[in-house]
Amino acid sequence: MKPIKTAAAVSFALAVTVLGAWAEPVYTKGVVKSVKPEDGKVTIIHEELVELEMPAMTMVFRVSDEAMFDRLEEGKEIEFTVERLDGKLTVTGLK
Ligand SMILES: [Cu+2]
Repeated sequence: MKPIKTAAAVSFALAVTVLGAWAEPVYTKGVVKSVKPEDGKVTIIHEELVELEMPAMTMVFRVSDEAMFDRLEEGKEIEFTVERLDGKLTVTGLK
């Protein structure tokens, strides 16, 4: 590999690392109010969504992965990540 390519590879790797750190997901606490797997939707009583500057409220989210419905049930306390996908607020992570 030529030196210039190595340098490019190193800076690319660095950029990925830095962006990866920035993209560290922020988990928000919530309680599942209801689930509608047939619609791919879940209603969550969520605490403040700091990233989205949204106060605590109850609202409907889409779910990015159907498999999450295995872990979503009414009354369950969750921590989740939200992203705007196709303009719709979507649960993208659960723990
Ligand atoms: Cu909300």
